[in-house]
Amino acid sequence: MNRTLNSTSQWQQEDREHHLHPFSDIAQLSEKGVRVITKAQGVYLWDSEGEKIIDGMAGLWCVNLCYGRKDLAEVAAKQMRELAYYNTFFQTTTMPATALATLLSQVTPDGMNNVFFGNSGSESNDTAVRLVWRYWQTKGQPKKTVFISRENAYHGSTLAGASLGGMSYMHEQGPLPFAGFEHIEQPHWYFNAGDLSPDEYGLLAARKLEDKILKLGADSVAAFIAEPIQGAGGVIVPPDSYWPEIQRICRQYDILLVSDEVICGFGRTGEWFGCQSFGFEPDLMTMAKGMSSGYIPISGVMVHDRVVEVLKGSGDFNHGYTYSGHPVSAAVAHANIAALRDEGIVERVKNDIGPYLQKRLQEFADHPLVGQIRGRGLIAALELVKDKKNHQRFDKVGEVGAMCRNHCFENNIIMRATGDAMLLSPPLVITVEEVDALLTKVRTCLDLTAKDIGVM
Ligand code: PXG
Repeated sequence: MNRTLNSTSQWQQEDREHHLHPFSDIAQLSEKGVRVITKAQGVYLWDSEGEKIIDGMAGLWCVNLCYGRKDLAEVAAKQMRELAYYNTFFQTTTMPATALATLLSQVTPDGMNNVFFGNSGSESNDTAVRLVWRYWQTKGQPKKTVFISRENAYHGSTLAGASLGGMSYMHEQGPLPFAGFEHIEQPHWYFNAGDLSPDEYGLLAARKLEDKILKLGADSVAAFIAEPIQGAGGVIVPPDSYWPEIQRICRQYDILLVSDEVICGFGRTGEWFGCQSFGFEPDLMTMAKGMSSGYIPISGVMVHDRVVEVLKGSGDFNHGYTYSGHPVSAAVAHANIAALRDEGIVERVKNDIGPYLQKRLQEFADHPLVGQIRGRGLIAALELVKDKKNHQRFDKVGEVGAMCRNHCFENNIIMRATGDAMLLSPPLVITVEEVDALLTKVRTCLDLTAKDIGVM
């Protein structure tokens, strides 16, 4: 690709004429013009104007390792030369697909020894739905079909992903969610708990699941799915009491527990998987993003032995994707996961750089806009509020977050805004100096936002 051929405005014009973007307003984007990213290294991106941007979001929560690893590029090139494609249908495999399955069984929690491959987080969640349905059919309980998930959850953009998800602004754009997809409250202590302590509220929020199961009848409920920490929904870190109670309820009512590890997986929270940070043992885990650090599309559903044992009696499972276990994607994911393991990157998130980021974020506690600071490992949120004392949101939710995000854009830092929460999820190799640089820019953007609305 000859990047110098066109000027930024020419790229923007071509893009305007031919490219429809995800989650974007076509007219608005067309008027503004897209930003053209041209290269990346470590935790930094560069755009077509030569601006250097610090990426506080690891792409879309996915570049766990970091940008610019030549060894991953070489693995891809070598695999493409040797065997660019073959499938895993019809009693066939390729060496990279099987090697990756084996490696995944080693880095995932005990009892998780089998994977079903896909190409995106959305596909992995669709696969999880179909696996769970097949599980209950095989067990002779075909009426157990309902999935329960949470408000504001993001589980993808396919029809099942969007139905599992709890984003009302997605549901509104079609007849969604499909029947059989139910939602309960997200465990957002800061706004929802009133006078309850975090642990009291965690139990209360978990028992919303029990209420829902009792309302629907346990004999119709197949599974509960949730992210250990809800990512796109605003980095909602549940109280410690939440997950053990969720697990108790799932076991008591014979409901499968699916952990969506698409964001939390592969070291983000300081353990290999988010469920390990919160002390629960899912029956299935869906994974994508950090599985290849975004270098190439790949995803998977990890299935616990107790589920696999049942599925062994189910005959053909009529599901799969042309690129399930694609050899190039599998080879790159293998190299990425081996690097996360061999370079001690997950341990560093747990013991060193994660605690450093979380500690330094506490310095924002006295900022006039910041109501709550939450996070774990290298995922975090600063909740911007109108009234810190009374945990009160701004009148028009999302407006101040958008202002702050615009300042981030102007100041060459990438943060994501969900409502008025400003989110961070940087690459896992970020250094102390880079965290410092990141937070200096965060402060600049918060201060500019505070000045805009006259509280500073
Ligand atoms: N589950 C979770 C928890 C996710 O965060 C998906 C599933 C779907 O993955 P794919 O690969 O199909 O996109 C995701 C994706 C955002 C944003 O704005 C978040 C995601 C995707 C796009 C935007 O925060 N998460």
